[in-house]
Amino acid sequence: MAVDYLDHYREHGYAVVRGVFGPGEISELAGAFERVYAQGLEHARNYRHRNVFFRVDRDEALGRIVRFVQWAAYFDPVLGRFRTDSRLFDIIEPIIGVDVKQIINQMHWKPPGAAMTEFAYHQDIHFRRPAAAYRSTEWAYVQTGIAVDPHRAENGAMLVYPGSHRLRDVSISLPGRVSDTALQADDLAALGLDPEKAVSLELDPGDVAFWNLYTIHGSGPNRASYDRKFYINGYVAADKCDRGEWAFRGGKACPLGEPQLVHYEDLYTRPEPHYPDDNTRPDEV
Ligand SMILES: O=C(O)CCC(=O)C(=O)O
Repeated sequence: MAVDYLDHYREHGYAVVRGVFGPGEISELAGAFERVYAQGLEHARNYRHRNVFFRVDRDEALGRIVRFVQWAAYFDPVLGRFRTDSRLFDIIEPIIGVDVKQIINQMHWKPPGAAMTEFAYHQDIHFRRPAAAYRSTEWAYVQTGIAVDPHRAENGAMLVYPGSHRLRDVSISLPGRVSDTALQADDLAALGLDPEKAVSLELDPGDVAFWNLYTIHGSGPNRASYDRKFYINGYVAADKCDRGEWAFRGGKACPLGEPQLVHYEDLYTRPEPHYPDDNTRPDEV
């Protein structure tokens, strides 16, 4: 297998593997996105049931939209199958080994015409809380994203800043949550980085991008007439993290069972379905 993407990842903090999933598989995945989106629209606002979280917004242009859904893999078998697909394992295993937990399972949409579907520049390390539960953060975590739609600059592709993983922890000061804040070149300039050097990930459906916990990234608006669906799964070397769901043990896929503590702190005290207060909703990916 060609593994030059691993060199690219180590050098630049991100990489892309082309054509990991075929068209039939991606249309099955798109079907899962359609089902989960329809479920999300049944809620007038953010909704949680244990680790499953629907982020539902009232968009200025479109009205009710679903921005993202966390951990739909608990209830949708197609999403469950993709999270432990052996081809994702083959990508992450050289980096984090054969015993792997999962800390992110997230579906993103950018419905065409929506007023706000951006993610400000950020590093995922800032969402890994409590910090003490996450160790060896410089190498032990890999975030992956499967393109479901053509993923282009015009529909709000993810942008990454090559080499930014080497900067380690930087402070990007934002007026609000990452998903409530527009992508701003100035946020890079304020760090002394050249916004022109940010790379827009151009992906075809079935391509997989992956990046480091410290890689600076974000994404802008969808100005195209088609959606930008992206299936994100984040993994960690199991012994480096106290949180998460098992994904692979000794390289063997582990299906989801009873929810484990990941990032919903009230999992055991408030497991019932509810509409959380907006200011207690989690941030983010
Ligand atoms: O979907 C996007 O563009 C943002 C993804 C992201 O920021 C993340 O997964 O950390």
